[in-house]
Amino acid sequence: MSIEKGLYTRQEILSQPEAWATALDVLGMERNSIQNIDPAGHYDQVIFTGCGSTYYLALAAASLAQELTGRICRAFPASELWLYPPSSYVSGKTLLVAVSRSGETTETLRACEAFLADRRGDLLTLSCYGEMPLAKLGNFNLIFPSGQERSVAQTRAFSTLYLATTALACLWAGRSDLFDSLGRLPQAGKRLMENHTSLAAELGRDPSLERFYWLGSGPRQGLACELSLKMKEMSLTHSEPFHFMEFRHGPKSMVTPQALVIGLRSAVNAMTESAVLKDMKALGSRVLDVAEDGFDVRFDSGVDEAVRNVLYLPVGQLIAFERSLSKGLNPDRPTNLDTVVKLS
Ligand code: F1P
Repeated sequence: MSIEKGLYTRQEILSQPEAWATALDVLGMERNSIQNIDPAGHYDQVIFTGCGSTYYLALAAASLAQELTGRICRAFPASELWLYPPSSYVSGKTLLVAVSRSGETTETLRACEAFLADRRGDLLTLSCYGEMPLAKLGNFNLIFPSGQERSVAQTRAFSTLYLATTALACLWAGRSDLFDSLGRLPQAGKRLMENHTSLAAELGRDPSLERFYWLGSGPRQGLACELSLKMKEMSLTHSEPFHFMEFRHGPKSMVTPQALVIGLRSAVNAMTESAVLKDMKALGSRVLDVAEDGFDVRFDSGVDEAVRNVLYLPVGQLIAFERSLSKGLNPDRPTNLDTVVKLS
């Protein structure tokens, strides 16, 4: 009996609010041990790492952690840490935060093993499968089973692990107010998907759209990269991410009436970022304004800007999902992709 195309991906996208709530319970129980890691007091820098989706997660996590803690926080693909340590690490004691859905990705394991062998500092791992190698490798290991998935392209795993890194940044910055406010995100996420599922289907299934550009700056740049990857992985569609202001410096030459420019717009730079969308609309592009007070996709979460970024993910995931189905593809089984990249 053949399984309905996209059955798992649909379930995994729509069940994210519950997965977030369960992950926040885990983080609540680990609160003290997370606080005691105290990067400000013990490390010269924090490096986040992963591969593919989890590398883009690391980009977003490092940006927010630096914003909230004021410490040097950087992100690298695990392969760069493994194969080019001199151009990745500087002297001093490092906290390495390795993120992986599977806990089995060879590049991430090799990067962590080399980091420990070279005594560069301490290792914190975040993953979804406690029985896998990565979950046993770190000085500290956090496991989020609610992020486990059956489909290949990450959705629930990504958002759950990303939310966990948001919690780390709150606690390391001594912002228990922000940490406590994370508890409001599951309900906001649920409402967000209920309010925008039909818009996501309309845009995803629109055959007149041929190319998708995802704009995100600051802590949202990594999320723009991830949503662009979702569009590629699930629907094999031309899709690219850019920082908002960078889009005018050349990439806008690709704008046509068949383009959709999706703005992961902030509140802090609403004027400048909205102006980019306005300029692209003037060039004939379709635009989508996604924000707390978004014109097209609106969160209305009431949660502080610093910690509500996970809400930028669900509607973008749904657009990619719907486009995949509209092209007769199976979003659960993207072309050429394996769930885990294992190297011999
Ligand atoms: C990372 C990853 C996924 C990608 C594919 C292959 O896996 O690159 O992002 O979608 O499934 O693996 P992980 O280390 O986060 O398990």
